[in-house]
Amino acid sequence: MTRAVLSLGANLGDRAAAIRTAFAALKDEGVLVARSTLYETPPWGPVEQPPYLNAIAIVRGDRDAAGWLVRAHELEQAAGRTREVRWGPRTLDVDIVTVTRDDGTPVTSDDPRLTLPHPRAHERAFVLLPWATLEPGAVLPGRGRVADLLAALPADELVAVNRWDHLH
Ligand code: A4P
Ligand code: MG
Repeated sequence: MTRAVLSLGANLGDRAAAIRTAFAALKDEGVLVARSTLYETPPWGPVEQPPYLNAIAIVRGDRDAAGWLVRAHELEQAAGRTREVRWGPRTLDVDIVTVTRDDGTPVTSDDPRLTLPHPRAHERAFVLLPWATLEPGAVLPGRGRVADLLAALPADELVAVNRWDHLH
């Protein structure tokens, strides 16, 4: 058994439906431990594109890290994702933030097909804020407490991540 933290993002089509459908699929499979609310976030990166909805899911199940990546890609396919530009708009992106074994040790990997922990998670408010809210004591292996990483980000990046569920 392993535990994984998944980051879900969507910025095309019915963004909330794409994320909620993925949550429901994980729940039906019996692996969903917890999920954050949805947050609206400005697009990060070099590509001009619409705002994202982002959320975090914590899952636990009988998969290794590669198995969670397969599951992530299945969820993306189920949302009708087509692969276009890197960092570009998408109906659903599911990234693996970190994977932890039952003995508490994190899985680490430099493999470009699956880099763990995710190499950019520590600098992304749209990952850290939902995660810290869902799991206040969370630690990103090799980087430190999620709450501390969040506090180190520029204030304008934090205020740009807005709870979305309660508005809709
Ligand atoms: N890959 C390697 N490590 C991982 C990992 N830990 N989790 C490989 C998931 N995939 C991993 O990903 C490219 C390849 O990365 C995969 O084949 C996988 O084997 P992709 O999903 O095809 O392409 P991508 O998503 O465009 O690239 P990447 O690097 O995942 O982009 P990011 O960093 O996820 O950026 N702004 C906001 N506000 N919210 C967002 O969610 N997302 C992106 C995508 C850009 N801007 C955003 C958001
Ligand atoms: Mg991705």
